[in-house]
Amino acid sequence: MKIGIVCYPTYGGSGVVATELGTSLAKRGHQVHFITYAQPMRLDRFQDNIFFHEVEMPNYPLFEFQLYSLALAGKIIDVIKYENLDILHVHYAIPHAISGYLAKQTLQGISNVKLVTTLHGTDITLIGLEPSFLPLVKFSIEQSDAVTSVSRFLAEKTKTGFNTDAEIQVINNFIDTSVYNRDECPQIRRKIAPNGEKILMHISNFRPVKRVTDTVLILNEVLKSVPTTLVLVGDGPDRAEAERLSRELGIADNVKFLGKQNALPEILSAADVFLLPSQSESFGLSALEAMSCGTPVVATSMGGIPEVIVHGESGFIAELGDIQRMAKYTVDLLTNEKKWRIFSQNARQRAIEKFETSLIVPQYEELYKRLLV
Ligand code: GMT
Repeated sequence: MKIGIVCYPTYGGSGVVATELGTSLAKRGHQVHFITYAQPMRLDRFQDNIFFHEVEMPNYPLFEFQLYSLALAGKIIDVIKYENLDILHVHYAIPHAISGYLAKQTLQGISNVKLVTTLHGTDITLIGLEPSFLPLVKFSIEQSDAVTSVSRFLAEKTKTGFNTDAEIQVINNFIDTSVYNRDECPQIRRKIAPNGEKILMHISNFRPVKRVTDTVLILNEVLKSVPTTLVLVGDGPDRAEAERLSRELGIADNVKFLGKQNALPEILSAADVFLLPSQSESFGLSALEAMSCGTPVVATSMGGIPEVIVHGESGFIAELGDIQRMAKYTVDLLTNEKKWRIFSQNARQRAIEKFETSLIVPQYEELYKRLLV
């Protein structure tokens, strides 16, 4: 099949999922065309069957604001027409599903391309509900040839939030468990925690929904009984606030900000517990990455998180903002070696048995095939 993939290339989990999906489909013999405004982050070397089409933004003095949705639609039209796409798969509804619809309509009678929209998170739970976007998101969902969501929670939320009967297939996010594998490197551990401290970790884009400052508050509680270092990986608007809070609490020496990192499996393998105190999370890809590396997760019960982490088996789940409980669960794992080992094995096992790439990517392939008969 010839498949076009539209995604955000550099920011967030939806781009990671789209890139990994495209890479995997290419390895399975499909021709994959990425259509984005920049080279997708994880697409940094030559791979057979993969092509990249950059959306160019025309500048014109009359346009005070950039017309990205239209420029994207224009590029999609080109790629559908000249590469003869069978499937156009857009990730994150705004504006990708709308641009995809526009391109498809423009080519009516010329192309039979099928439009697949994958809903990822705030396109449904936050920004998509803005009055100026809601009717367009609803329309683009209803006009897609197929719609998928990354969790059951998100499928339900779409139906209620947008008052739609559109069929939504749940296809979970996935992980390459051979890449995300616990490979403890004593050097990394020594660098992060030179005095044998335990290691907590959080990885995100530090947006307010991630509640990064809660990880600092949890550390503050944990430090009352266990010498611990908190490693914060990523960057974003709430980094300064997390830095300020750790200084104010007098624990700045126990918090290491690594910034954006690519070597996630190595870094995750050094962690004892992964923290995900999010306020909203349709799936929680970073939790799955941690689990695949055998790192148990302490998280909130928001959104699709309970579909990923089994409370009391592969991690612990607490109410949003319940710092005391999250700290208690964390200390429990840090101080009970036997329990940690069981949770670590369960976490890895769950990633392999439920979310391994080879189980999930064929579900997308089947969906595409169904649309093309
Ligand atoms: O929806 C967002 O906030 C952005 C999106 C992204 O691009 O990172 O994140 C969502 O998609 C991820 C991949 O499917 C999920 O793992 C995240 O849980 C989800 N984020 C939220 O729901 C906040």
